[in-house]
Amino acid sequence: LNSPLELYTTELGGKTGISPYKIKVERRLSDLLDYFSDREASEEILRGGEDPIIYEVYEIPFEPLEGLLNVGCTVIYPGKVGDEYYFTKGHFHEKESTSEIYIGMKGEGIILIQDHEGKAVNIKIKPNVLVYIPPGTAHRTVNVGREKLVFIAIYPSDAGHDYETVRTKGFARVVLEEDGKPIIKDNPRYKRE
Ligand code: PAN
Ligand code: ZN
Repeated sequence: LNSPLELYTTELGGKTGISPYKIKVERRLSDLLDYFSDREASEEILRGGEDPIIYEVYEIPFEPLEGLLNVGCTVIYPGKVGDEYYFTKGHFHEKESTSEIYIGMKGEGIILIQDHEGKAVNIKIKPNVLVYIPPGTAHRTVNVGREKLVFIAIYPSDAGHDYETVRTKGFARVVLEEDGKPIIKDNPRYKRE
């Protein structure tokens, strides 16, 4: 990890969105089996001997400490499982008071944002758009384009990530391809609290 007392710079752009970075995380279809709506479609792809990369995250993280900011760059590949576009797992922050900034770099996507009651909004992300994600909300990013979706995230290093709530309850909305275009629908499988 970088020392929080030392200045750093990283260059924006290129395949990894930031360079240099410290950590690379790779998420494949097999990591996301509990997340995509069409489990049968997921298993079909895996049975075919493929386990495609869904997204990668390149990070410059600090230890969890109030006042420090982490930077991460997410690259979501273009693609679908059944009719559902590739997306990130999505999460609430464990520390409920923490917010986050996303900045679009390449490609186009939709961020699904919802609170614990399931009140949901969706917002476009694309190059030169900055999105503020308020505290207490789950956020998932969906790549609805034909190229990779690349965006930068800046968030408190002590935010913590709660994946379990989203894994077990799902998101209130899903983004599907219909007639070659993305449409946002209520998720029939969403388990409201
Ligand atoms: C982002 C996300 C990143 C990957 O940096 O962590 O896009 O998504 P998941 O964490 O849901 O797999 C962020 O929101 N950090 O807080
Ligand atoms: Zn987050």
